[in-house]
Amino acid sequence: MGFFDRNRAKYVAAGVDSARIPPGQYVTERWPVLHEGAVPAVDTALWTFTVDGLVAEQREWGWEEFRALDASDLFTDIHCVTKWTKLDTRWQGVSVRAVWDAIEPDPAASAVMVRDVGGYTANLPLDDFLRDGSMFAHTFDAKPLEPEHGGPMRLVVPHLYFWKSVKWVAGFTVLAEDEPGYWEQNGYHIYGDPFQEQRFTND
Ligand SMILES: Nc1nc2c(c(=O)[nH]1)N[C@H]1C(S)=C(S)[C@@H](COP(=O)(O)O)O[C@H]1N2
Ligand SMILES: [Mo]
Repeated sequence: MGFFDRNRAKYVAAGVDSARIPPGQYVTERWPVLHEGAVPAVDTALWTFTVDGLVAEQREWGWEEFRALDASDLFTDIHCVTKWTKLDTRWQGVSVRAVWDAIEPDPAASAVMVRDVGGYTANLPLDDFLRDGSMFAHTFDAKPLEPEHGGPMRLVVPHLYFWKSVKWVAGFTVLAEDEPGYWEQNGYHIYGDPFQEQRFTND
């Protein structure tokens, strides 16, 4: 048995349903830190969240206002394209749906481009962005989200590879059509379903 099979067997023996671990993934109890560039210093006193693109009016929130939108809890597994899976992560934040309900999107909207404070972007079809589990998270394991993991606020879209979950999130643009973000332009799959192993463009 190779490393991946041994790792899976260990968690299955401990009672984890094998179906929770996507193909080609191993479970880690650590939490790797992965991103391009340096961790930005994000001051919540200056932070804004902006929605633009196909909306009746551009919308902007400050930190307190944004946090006051409908709260959401999430208990989920996360899957990184570099092959680690972390089970049973616990998040709190603002549900994406609550933000969506606070704007006036054009009926032609079908996708979004989510961005961070520095220029990283990730695209999502609207149906995926608005799934029940999707949230803008500010709390992990009942503590403020660490800057290295995207604090003070990051997107979490648990059903897709974790590169879609933009750290240090600053807003999103509403689009008529899905278009590739940062990694999607650099060889990663446009959609990124871990259970279909959609890692690279042609997977
Ligand atoms: N702003 C920003 N968000 C990002 C990234 C990044 O480079 N910049 N990397 C993505 C990738 S590739 C992964 S795997 C996850 C890693 O999140 P973590 O460091 O909390 O494990 O963040 C995603 N979100
Ligand atoms: Mo990643």
